[in-house]
Amino acid sequence: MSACLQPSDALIVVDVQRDFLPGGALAVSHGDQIIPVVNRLLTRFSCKVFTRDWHPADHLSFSAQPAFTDKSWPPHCVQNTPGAEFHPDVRADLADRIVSKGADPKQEAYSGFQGTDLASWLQARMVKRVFVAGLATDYCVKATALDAKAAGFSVFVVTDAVRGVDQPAGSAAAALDDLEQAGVRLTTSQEMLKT
Ligand code: VGL
Ligand code: ZN
Repeated sequence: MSACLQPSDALIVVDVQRDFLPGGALAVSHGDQIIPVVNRLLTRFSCKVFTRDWHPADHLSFSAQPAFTDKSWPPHCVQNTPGAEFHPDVRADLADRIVSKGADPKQEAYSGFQGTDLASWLQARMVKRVFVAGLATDYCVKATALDAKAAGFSVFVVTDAVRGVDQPAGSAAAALDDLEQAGVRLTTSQEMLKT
């Protein structure tokens, strides 16, 4: 339950980049299904933030035999390569702020708040509630939502606007459970956009 959207609400769109979408290096299955939902949400927020995974070519999380878990990913979202670009169908041109993360070759950084000024940037704009959408539910969406909560925001994850890596199967649903345990609320675009 999110009630009506308010001017002090922000939308954070996490990592809707070519490499996380079908055909990309670290494709999240059905990740493309969120794009029209994200685009609809973008029309309703005055404060819109996009995060992007922005790795150097020698990032420690890259593996030649990736296990698709922490620190064992195929090379992805390398700075200034096509895979790091926002997907052409998502309205990233509407972003008020783009936050790059994961640029330190020696650190895994899933959250848009980790090592960035995002919390103070939102606070300076009097944001109270943040709504999180994007990829992937079980990694960057989860970490970003938890950090938003820890920074004092009221946090919602828009469940039809996220998809997970989900390896092993069930991890994405488990991530949503963990988020609820931490006091993050779940909502849907339908719930948010009605009336
Ligand atoms: C992500 C794995 C590695 C994400 C980023 O955006 O969720 N997942 N890097
Ligand atoms: Zn990454």
